[in-house]
Amino acid sequence: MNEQEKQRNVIQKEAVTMAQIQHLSADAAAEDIVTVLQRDGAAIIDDLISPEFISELRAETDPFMEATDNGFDDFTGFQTTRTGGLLGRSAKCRELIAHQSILAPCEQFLAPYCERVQLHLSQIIRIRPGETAQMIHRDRWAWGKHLAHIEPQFNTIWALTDFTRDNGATQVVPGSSQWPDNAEIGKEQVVQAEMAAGSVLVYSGCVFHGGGANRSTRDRIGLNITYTLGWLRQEENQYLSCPPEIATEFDRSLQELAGYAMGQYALGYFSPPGAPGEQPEIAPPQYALGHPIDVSMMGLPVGPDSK
Ligand SMILES: O=C(O)CCC(=O)C(=O)O
Ligand SMILES: [Fe+2]
Repeated sequence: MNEQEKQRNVIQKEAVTMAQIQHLSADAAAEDIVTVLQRDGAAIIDDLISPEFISELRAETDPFMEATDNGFDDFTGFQTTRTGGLLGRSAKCRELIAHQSILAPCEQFLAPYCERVQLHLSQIIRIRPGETAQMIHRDRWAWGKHLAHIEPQFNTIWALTDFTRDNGATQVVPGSSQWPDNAEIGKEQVVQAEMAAGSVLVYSGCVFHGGGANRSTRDRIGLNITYTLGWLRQEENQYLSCPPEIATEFDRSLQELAGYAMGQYALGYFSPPGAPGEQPEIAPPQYALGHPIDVSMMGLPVGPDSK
């Protein structure tokens, strides 16, 4: 084991003094990932997928990426393409969305705030040469400034190319999760998530971060897969990007992760269209994918004694 590998799995509870992102090995325990995320708001898990896996994923997704136009403002990036709907478009992306090394810490990290987690968005972010740095932000601002009191997200960016300082590796402000929304961030507080292709940056919805500037001559390609609380609105509308006729093909657990499940008791039921009496009056989303209704799908009522 070399020095770098020894460093990787040393988990300390206290914040590190110098701005840095802790690296963990691919077999890191979910609890250790959660501990680092709670402390720093970010961690890198090295070498979780192989070059072969990336080649297959890119064969499925490159045609969509190549057909995608650059962004339309400073946030989306005038030299950046963002390609979504990956749940429906790519079997390899589905494998990553349901990857146990990610889902296990995700569920632990968000457990204090929800009964179930769901997919929030899936997006290939290609930062092209000449792109400038994205503004530093919190992903939870997708819901405005309303969620300062909870942690609503568990996020990943899988490196599909190497992420380097020069090609736009994500900028991260370790330890910033509890800072006020208007915190002033100094350059020395920002580090870049440098990592080899196949590694994954894991970060919270509260940590300050942003895409990096690409001063190189090659694209930086990352796969952003994020998860949120089952009771919040998803950033990418999975029911429209991946409607029932597509979702019906997936494993039950992936369907439910996509959002085809009640977020809580009473959250997300529907009344199937049809003539009077022809359909059940109240159905959980699984029914739209052909699953018979079982009362356990409705979740448990929330009362004064619940957490
Ligand atoms: O592509 C990246 O490195 C980060 C992008 C990002 O943070 C965002 O678009 O919200
Ligand atoms: Fe972001």
